[in-house]
Amino acid sequence: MTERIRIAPSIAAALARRAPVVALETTLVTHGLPQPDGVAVAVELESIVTAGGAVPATIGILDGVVHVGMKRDQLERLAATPYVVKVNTGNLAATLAAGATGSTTVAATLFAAEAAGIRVFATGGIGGVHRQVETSGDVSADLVALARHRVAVVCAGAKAILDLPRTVEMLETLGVPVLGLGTDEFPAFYRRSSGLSVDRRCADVAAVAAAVRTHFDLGLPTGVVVANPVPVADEMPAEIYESALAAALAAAEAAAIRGREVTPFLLDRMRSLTGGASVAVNRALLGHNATVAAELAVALARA
Ligand code: PSU
Ligand code: MN
Repeated sequence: MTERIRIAPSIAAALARRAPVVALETTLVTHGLPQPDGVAVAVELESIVTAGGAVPATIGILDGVVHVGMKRDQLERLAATPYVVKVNTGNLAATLAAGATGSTTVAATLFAAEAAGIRVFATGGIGGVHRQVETSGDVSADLVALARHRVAVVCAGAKAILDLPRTVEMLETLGVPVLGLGTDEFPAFYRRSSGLSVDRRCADVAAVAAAVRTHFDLGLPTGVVVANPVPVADEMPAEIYESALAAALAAAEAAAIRGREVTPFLLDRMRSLTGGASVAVNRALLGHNATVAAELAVALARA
C-alpha cells in the first residue's frame, strides 16, 4: 500500500487476526461540532466502540499522510489546526501532495477504510443531495463514494438539512442498499422519521449482519447504508426542529453559502438556533451509531 496511508500498528494487528474494527471519520470532529466538543466526542466514540468489543480506527490526515487509527494527541493536533481542510475524495490527493493536514468526510473515510481492509464505519449522518440542487448542483461526494467502496456505514440517515427524497432516490439509482435497523423509514438525523422507505427493515443487528455479509459475498461493488434512527428519548422535538431548520436554510440562502461550506454552516446555524440542543442530539445519535457499528463488526467477524 502507498505510504500516503499509514495504518496504526494496533489496527494492523487487529485486522491481521480478523478482529472486529470500526472506522470513524474526522470531519464531524473539526467541522460538524464546535471545539472542544469535537475532540471529546471523538474520544467518546472510540471508548464506545472499545466497550462494544471492537477496535476503533479514527481516520484523518496529518502532514500529508492519511492515518488509519489516530492517537489522542494526533486528534488534538488535527482539531487545533486553524482552517483545517475538509477532505473528500476530490481534494484528497492534492491535500496529501501538499503535505497538508485535513479531516476526512464520509467519502474520504470510506476510501481509506476500504484500502485498509475495514468493513464497518460509524458516522452521524451521510451527506446527500442538497435542497435546491437544480440551481446549485450540490450533491455530496459521500453518495458516489458509497457506490464505490465496499464498507457498511452505520448512520442516522442523512442530515435533514438535505433534500431527503432525492437523497434516497440517488442511493436507489446507485444501487446502494439501505437497511433500516428496527425501522421501515429512512431516518432524518435529528428525527426518527422522514416518511421515506428503506429497502428492507432488519429486526436486529444479526439480521443486518446477514444482509451485509451476503452483499459482500455476492461481490456487489457498493457500500451499504445501515440506517439507525436516533433513540426516541434523544429526538429533537418536532416544533423546534421545523422552525430551526427553516431559519438555518434561509440564513444559508441569504449568505449565499456554497460548496463545502454548506454543511458546516447549516450545522452551526442549527446549533445556535436550538440553543445547543442540536449538538446534544448529534452526540446522542453518534454514540448510538458507534454502539451498533461495534455490534455489527463483532457479528461479521464471528462468521
Ligand atoms: N455527520 C455529522 N456531522 C458532520 C458530517 C456528517 O453528524 O459534520 C460531515 C460528514 O463528514 C459528511 C460531510 O461526509 O459532513 C458531508 O459534507 P458535504 O455535504 O459537503 O459532502
Ligand atoms: Mn457539497
